[in-house]
Amino acid sequence: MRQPVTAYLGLGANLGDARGALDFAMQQLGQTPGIDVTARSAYYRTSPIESSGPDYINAVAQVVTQLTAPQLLNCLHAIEAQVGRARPYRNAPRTLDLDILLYGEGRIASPALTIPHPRMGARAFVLVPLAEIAPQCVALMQLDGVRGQAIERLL
Ligand code: A4P
Ligand code: MG
Repeated sequence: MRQPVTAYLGLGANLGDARGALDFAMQQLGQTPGIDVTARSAYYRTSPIESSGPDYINAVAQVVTQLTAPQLLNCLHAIEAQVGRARPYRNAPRTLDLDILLYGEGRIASPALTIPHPRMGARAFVLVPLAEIAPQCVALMQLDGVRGQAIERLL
């Protein structure tokens, strides 16, 4: 059996029942063979960054997985499809977006899969929830750099 790897996933939605979509995704992740959800951040309301439409709900989950990174991405795409994710154009508003932020110490550089996620260091909607559950993964200088981006922790 493969050695388990700790990975961090970004969850986001801003169309329809965004909170419901994140609840569904957390539940589906937990039920997927080879994936254990070991920590999850609070939900955050965030203003769209390089995107449009209503505010987003964002969160980060820590998982321990025996899946390879491409297998994990396939599972994320399958969960997105179940809530009707459409891709009319880049950064379009979406019912659910699931990204792999970090996969152990892994580094992958291909268009289909880039790890660490190439834009995560510039986005409060990733860094703030990630810092909540994995402060060792986020540098203070990175948080300083996104201080101007609107983000509200939800209870
Ligand atoms: N892909 C490559 N690397 C990865 C990875 N590490 N994780 C590929 C997931 N997918 C990865 O993704 C486009 C392609 O990226 C896929 O074919 C996949 O194989 P997508 O989910 O179809 O489209 P996307 O989500 O629009 O693209 P991307 O690049 O993930 O967008 P971003 O940069 O994550 O931005 N504002 C707020 N407030 N909250 C948000 O959640 N999200 C975005 C999306 C923009 N603004 C936002 C938010
Ligand atoms: Mg995505």
